[in-house]
Amino acid sequence: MGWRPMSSSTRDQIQNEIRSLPKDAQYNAPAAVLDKVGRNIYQIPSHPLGIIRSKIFGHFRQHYGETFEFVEGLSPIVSVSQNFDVLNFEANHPGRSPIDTYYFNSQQLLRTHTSAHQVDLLRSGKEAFLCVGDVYRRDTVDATHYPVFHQMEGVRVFPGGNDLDSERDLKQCLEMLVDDIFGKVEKRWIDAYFPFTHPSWELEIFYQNEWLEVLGCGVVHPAIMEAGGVSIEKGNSAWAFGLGLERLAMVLFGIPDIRLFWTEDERFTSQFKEDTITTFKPFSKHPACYKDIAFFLEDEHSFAENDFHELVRTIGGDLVESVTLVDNFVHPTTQKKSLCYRINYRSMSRNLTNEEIDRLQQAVRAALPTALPHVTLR
Ligand code: FA5
Ligand code: MG
Repeated sequence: MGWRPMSSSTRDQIQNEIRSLPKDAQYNAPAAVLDKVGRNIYQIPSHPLGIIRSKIFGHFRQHYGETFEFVEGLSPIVSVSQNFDVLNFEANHPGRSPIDTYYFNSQQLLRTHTSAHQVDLLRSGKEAFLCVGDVYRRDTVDATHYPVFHQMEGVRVFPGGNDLDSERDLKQCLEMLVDDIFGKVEKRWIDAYFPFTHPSWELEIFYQNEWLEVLGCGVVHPAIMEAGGVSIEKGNSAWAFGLGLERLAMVLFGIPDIRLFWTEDERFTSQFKEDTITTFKPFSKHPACYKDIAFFLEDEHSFAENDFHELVRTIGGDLVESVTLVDNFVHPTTQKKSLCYRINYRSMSRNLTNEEIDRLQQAVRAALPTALPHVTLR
């Protein structure tokens, strides 16, 4: 059922770590959020997030060979220093507030972005990397916001390079990536601000009739280069970007609600296949039941399909999810046209009983001759 189970050891390990962390007055992470830590759904090959991640990795391999190192599985439990201080966040930056951020104690928190690893990864000697992980932010809960989402961080150092080279390479790299993922789309660069890059931009794409922000990026700030052990005296330069995987997945797969990424419901999980982008077919949380109804048209020209749809809606109300024509043929001797419609019944809020659905279907059949006098039930 649901996703193939992940190895539970990393999850157990991090859950144990969470239990043993010192908590103080700053502690504000609820159990439902903590429960997501270590699930690593972005590593499931057939999960929409996993499919996007692999597609981006594949793109970078194809265009840059072994240049970029792929980093995953870093613990989302980081220090105030990693998430904010070394990234040059002002002391009174609102992001630091426990209104926006989940803390365990005054020093340890759930990372709010994958940028929290920039400096450590630079320090470890990596010059180009992509880093994927779950990030946590306190926020309102609606179709596009969830306290846990996923980011991919990209960083590339140009030893001996200058900032203009970085900017040119950054923009070209990201435009190419977006074209590869979305097909050729209209894009625009918006000036932005991040404490750890300068200059900074956001990339927006025009997709399905609206501008959509997909990432933030910029030329790495000298203070971060220095903290990461990359000497700026030698004229080194670097770029960085951070993109949201859910944003991309929601538009690419047509997933309407960010909560769906966490469901184990097989009607969601079974829709996706490794390496394949498909359009999500929505379902409600309760089972559907369909009934077919077939009739002959006594006078083909006096039948309007909309009239039949309306009749079904009038009787079935919101319990009718869809009405579709599933068969049509002409009777060989009478030459009368026969239509067969499938009515899909489904409640958004409860399970329907067979008796209830039968009663509705009977009511439709009973109403048909009066509502559509030119048809004969089969
Ligand atoms: C950041 O998090 C920066 N760390 C990005 C960055 C990295 C800038 C490196 C410069 C250099 P921001 O908060 O805008 O920036 O988030 C980056 C992306 O994450 C957004 O463009 C969006 O795609 C995604 N994102 C942000 N908030 C949410 C949210 N609540 N739900 C889903 N996706 C989100
Ligand atoms: Mg932003």
